[in-house]
Amino acid sequence: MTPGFLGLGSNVGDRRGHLEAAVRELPARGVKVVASSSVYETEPVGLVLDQRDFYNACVRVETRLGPDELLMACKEVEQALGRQAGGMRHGPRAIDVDVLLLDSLVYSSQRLNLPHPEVVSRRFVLVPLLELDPELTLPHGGRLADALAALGGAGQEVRRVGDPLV
Ligand code: PH2
Ligand code: MG
Ligand code: MG
Repeated sequence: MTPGFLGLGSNVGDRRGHLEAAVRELPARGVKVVASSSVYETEPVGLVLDQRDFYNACVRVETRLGPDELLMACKEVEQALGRQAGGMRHGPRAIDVDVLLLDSLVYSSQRLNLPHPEVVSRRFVLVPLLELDPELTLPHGGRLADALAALGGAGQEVRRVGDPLV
């Protein structure tokens, strides 16, 4: 089994309920969830700032799926929870399931880049990842704790609002 990390996000409807539902849906698609971070309420980051705050969490997973298969499993979970394909980039979503890291794999395909290119620039990803593993490093050796320390925090508020999902 290969270890990895997924990022979960929701800013529509029952935000925690959507994160919990994603965790319930993953195992049937070959993705074992072995640990979860706390749940954080986070300011929107990216192209659309005028939208509801997100709930974000990260989960540690184990899987035999390859990277593109893992991405497909994540997309299937999003669809099972009612997310419509083709929504606005960075816009509101009931559920977002992103592949952040798959072991120490450096990988690039048409649909997926690993590590996820925005891991090091987003506080809403770094804080829950470091909660799961304070010593986590990127495949090339950079420490995520250093990336978090280097982040200018403007417009990236992250506050813990709930217990881990599992
Ligand atoms: N996801 C985005 C864009 N912006 N901002 C926060 N705080 N949390 C997210 O999960 C998020 C975002 C696109 O997937
Ligand atoms: Mg995302
Ligand atoms: Mg996504």
